[in-house]
Amino acid sequence: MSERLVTERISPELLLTYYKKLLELRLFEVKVQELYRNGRLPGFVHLYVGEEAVAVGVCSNLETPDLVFSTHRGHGHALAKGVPTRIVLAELWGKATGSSGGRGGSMHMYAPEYGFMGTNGIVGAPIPLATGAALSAKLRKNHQVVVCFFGDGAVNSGSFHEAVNMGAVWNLPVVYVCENNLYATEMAFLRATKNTSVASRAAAYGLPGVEVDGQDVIAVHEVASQAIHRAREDGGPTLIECKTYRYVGHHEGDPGTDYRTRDEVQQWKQKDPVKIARKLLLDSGGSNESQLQAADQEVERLIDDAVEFAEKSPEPAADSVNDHVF
Ligand SMILES: Cc1ncc(C[n+]2csc(CCOP(=O)(O)OP(=O)(O)O)c2C)c(N)n1
Ligand SMILES: [Mg+2]
Repeated sequence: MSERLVTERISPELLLTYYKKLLELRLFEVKVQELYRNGRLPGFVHLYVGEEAVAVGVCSNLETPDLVFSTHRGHGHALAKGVPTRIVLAELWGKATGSSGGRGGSMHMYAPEYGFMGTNGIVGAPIPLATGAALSAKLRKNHQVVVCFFGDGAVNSGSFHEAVNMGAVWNLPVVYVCENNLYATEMAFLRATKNTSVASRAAAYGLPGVEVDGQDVIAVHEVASQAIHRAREDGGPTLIECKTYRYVGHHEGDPGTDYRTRDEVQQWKQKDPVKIARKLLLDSGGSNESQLQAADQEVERLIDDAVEFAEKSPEPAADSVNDHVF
């Protein structure tokens, strides 16, 4: 957290908005975990618990026409980009009202009308896709900015190096956001590379690289704000490395305990982005306890409403089974 006072950096109203969004992402995933464990949700899910400040800090700078390309851990990216909670949950539930008509599920979830260009089950694949979309935006001169999220597991893939180089040399309006949560499945990043600074890799391709505390929503917002502004003004791409951590296993079913110590998990839980934002609001006098309780209840209702909506929604019609098949 910077030395400057919270109130100098952000208004209490805006911080409260971020807090509610962080909590929405958190409670959404906790609900998905519960539904999944009870056998209610089909498919396979990777939860975003612990990493919420990255999506919220970045996407709070974006307009609806701006584009986000996401990963296998993408529910939080969709929600932060403004895809309604109801249709994200309905999609996970395989319902016709889901953002992709229930066809996509967790890892093929699209909502282009909200600028959400898909979660993606292939590690590294969103990076060239986002770069291509940024080339399109540049050629059309429509002032769209493209954000690409990816994990530390993607940065040793060829697609990262090829696409970031191309984004830089063509000066494209794209922001590359690495969510460095220190592990790719059970592989520690420090065992996968000799250079554990992702931000430093930007120098190899001649674009700015910035490292930021990914648990601090204000810090992420500030860094992303500069990068997105530069991209929109034709100043080219930026690589942002957000240092973050997942509090849950890699996917639902992985206890997440075999390859990292309890101490490490506990240390990162001291930096819980939702709790940090709540404490900042209280300490700065931006909100009092009763205002925050009202905010908590508002978000809880949003999640309850999404569950009711998704549960009651119909399955895709049987005679539509061949739709969207090429
Ligand atoms: C090209 C490819 N290789 C391997 C996998 C299997 N896989 C799924 S997630 C994952 C780890 C990804 O780690 P990271 O990019 O750090 O994202 P995180 O899960 O930590 O958010 C792997 C290896 C895959 N989906 N795609
Ligand atoms: Mg990772």
